[in-house]
Amino acid sequence: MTEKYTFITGASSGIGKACAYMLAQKGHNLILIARRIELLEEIKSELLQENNIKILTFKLDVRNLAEVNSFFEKIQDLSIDILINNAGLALGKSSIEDYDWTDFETMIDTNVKAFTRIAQLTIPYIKKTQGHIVNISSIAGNEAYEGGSVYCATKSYVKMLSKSMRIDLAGTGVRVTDIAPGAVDTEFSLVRFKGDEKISNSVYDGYVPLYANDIAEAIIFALDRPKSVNIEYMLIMPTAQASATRVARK
Ligand code: NDP
Ligand code: 8X3
Repeated sequence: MTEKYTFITGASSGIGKACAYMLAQKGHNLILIARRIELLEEIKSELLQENNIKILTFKLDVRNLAEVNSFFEKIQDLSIDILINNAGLALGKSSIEDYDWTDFETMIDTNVKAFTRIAQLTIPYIKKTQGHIVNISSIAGNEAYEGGSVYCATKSYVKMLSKSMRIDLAGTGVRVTDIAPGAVDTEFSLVRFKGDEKISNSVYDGYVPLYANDIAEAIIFALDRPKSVNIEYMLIMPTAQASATRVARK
């Protein structure tokens, strides 16, 4: 029987990395992509010490759609039954008129264009295996907040595209799940605030945030339901966070 792979975008850190660890323990073969190939190689060698699985790693900047196309040529003979469409980012947090245009472009290129192209190119594999697509949106896709503008809009896009994929793929046996986390303590804020540790740490001060494993567990719950059950949407928040902006801090 052909070996099946779980394909995780943005596996070098945070939620994608946590998914790689948990799914490796469950025996999934993995295709891992990110820009920081050295981190993917570390993850690969650690996982191969403990798990009898196959792992393929690729250095890929998903914003480069020509590179994305040639990546799919390289993997054309593989069988993929799960996509975790996770690579994404926020850059900056300021009023729309003051925003750096290149930050807007990077978010749109990553969270919207690359997200869409990767989903589109993976669907034929997932249809063949009657597999599962997991898209990572956000509480920011439900609620706009000050300084969130384009990031919130991109995550609202992910939410709507997930729903559209679900409709287009109904009857194919493919499942589509949209996972929408609140605040998860990953590299997300460090990236958003461009390496400023003081500001990024302050995002998670005074309450218990979510951790990447909390989201990976929820994803595994959705994957492990019977094939006839589609978990369509999960909003997962820290207990202390009641909305995008209402966080009860001590
Ligand atoms: P991290 O910054 O820890 O991880 C982001 C991952 O995306 C990294 O592996 C990064 O890899 C990858 N990535 C970013 N840009 C690119 C690119 N151009 N090409 C390839 N890979 C890329 O953050 P999270 O784990 O928190 O974020 C994962 C997803 O979860 C994102 O879509 C984010 O919007 C979403 N999310 C996060 C929340 C949070 O509070 N943390 C809440 C709600 C949603 P590399 O840098 O090596 O390329
Ligand atoms: C990340 C969560 O609230 O910082 O998507 O936008 S938030």
